[in-house]
Amino acid sequence: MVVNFEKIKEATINGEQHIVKKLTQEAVKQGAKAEQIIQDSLISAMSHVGEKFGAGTIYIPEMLRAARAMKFGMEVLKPLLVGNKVHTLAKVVIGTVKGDMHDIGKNLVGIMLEGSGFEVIDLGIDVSVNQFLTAIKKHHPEFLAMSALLTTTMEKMKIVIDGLEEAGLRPKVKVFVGGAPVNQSFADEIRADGYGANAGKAAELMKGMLK
Ligand code: B12
Repeated sequence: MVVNFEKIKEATINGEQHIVKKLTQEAVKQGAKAEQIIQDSLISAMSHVGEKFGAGTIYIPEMLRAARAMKFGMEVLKPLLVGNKVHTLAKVVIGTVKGDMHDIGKNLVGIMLEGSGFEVIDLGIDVSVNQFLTAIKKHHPEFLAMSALLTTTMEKMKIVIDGLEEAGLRPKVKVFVGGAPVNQSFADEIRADGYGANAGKAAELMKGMLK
């Protein structure tokens, strides 16, 4: 039987949580790779939903339903991505910046990092500068990863980096930034150490920095 990525995508767009879960389980049984289901079905669905929202043909409730449905698919896939890692490469503190409630991309980055052997301390969404600084003082991570999905919240990343500098913590932690509106030139501008366009890239770049 051929895996129908398009069906999972459609069910995600329509917010059909249980169908997404069932179809994702079936796809895994049929041998589909978790990464491909995420990319071709789940992320693809969110891009579609984002376009529709941007065009004004769907509204927040539909966007929210799709996001929840995606989480049902991710629940099935997470154990396959994380596996059983016995040792920790390095610690990463991760969070979505203040004023921003988007967490799907951030969670995906966290899952991929865990799957690559990192210990992930997830501060959640709407994380203030102080919360980031407190977590860094407490956990002494090698990396800080910040996510922002809004053009109005991406500036908060710079404020956190400034805060790290003021607190004398900047040399102790490598800062990674990401999220749909973020790009390499923005990362350079705010003096971040790294930018990743997707979750896999983040893990790959961080691993590279440990060598
Ligand atoms: C789902 C969604 C929501 C859900 C979020 C649910 C949740 N739990 O996350 C809800 C309904 C709550 C929501 C609310 C809003 N949303 Co919204 N939302 C989206 C949508 C459709 C999908 C986002 C998503 O999950 N994508 C899938 C994930 C996997 O992709 P990703 O987040 O980009 O993450 C990947 C990479 O960017 C990267 N990455 C992400 N973070 C990091 C971090 C690091 C360190 C690294 C290295 C990499 C990395 O790796 C990830 C995996 O590959 C986008 C459209 C879009 N195309 O992005 C709009 C979108 C982001 N939302 C938008 C808007 C406007 C809003 C609202 C302001 C709407 C409103 N009027 O209230 C509110 C804001 C609420 C708030 N204060 O945050 C706009 C933003 C416009 C802009 N330029 O700022 C978008 C682009 C829609 C649009 N086309 O207009 N939203």
